[in-house]
Amino acid sequence: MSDSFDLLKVLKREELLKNHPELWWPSKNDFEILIGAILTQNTKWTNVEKSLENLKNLNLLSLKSLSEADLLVLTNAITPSGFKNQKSKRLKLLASNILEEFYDFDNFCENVSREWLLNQKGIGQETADAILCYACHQDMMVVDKYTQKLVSFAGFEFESYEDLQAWCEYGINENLDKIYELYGYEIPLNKIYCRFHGKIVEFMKNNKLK
Ligand code: 39A
Repeated sequence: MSDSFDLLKVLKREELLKNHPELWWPSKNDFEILIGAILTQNTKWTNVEKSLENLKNLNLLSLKSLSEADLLVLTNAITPSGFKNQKSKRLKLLASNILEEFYDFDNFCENVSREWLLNQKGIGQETADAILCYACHQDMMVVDKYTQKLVSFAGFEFESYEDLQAWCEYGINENLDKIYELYGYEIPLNKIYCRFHGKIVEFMKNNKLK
């Protein structure tokens, strides 16, 4: 294996996303993805789904309702995904900050920068990139502990999140024509990144690498 394109080819053969949405991240809409990206920190996805269902039942899945939510109600709703006190305060503050800076969610998705996200309480690089890639459909690849472990197993070591991300994106960008051939059409870069990261997560969930 010489680059991330080789890794993509190997994973693509496994048909790991057969039973998943086109862009891998399951959601009713992009706003849910923003909330899910915070809730999924340090917990299993199944716990996130329970919290999202609670938020939906309480009509708390909008910027306005979340920013105005009673903190105790919000905290109880997201209990299944852990760190409930911390995450509820951060979600409420994030919703207020988005409204103040961008006025609405569509404008946020179009104009938000990685730097703005990284300045928000509780948003690190992985969460920022998950929001940019899956909620805002920007050309940004998420790398996580699964990516690091798989790439390391393939013989590549990186000193930082950014170096690993650059390696993942470079191999894709350098081989776009071959990727179009593989998929049979000019697949958008955001979709390649969404699916590539999704394939890595699904592969790693089912394979314990030594
Ligand atoms: N850790 C995760 C996930 N595991 C996930 N899915 C499974 C579907 N998503 C969407 C985000 N983070």
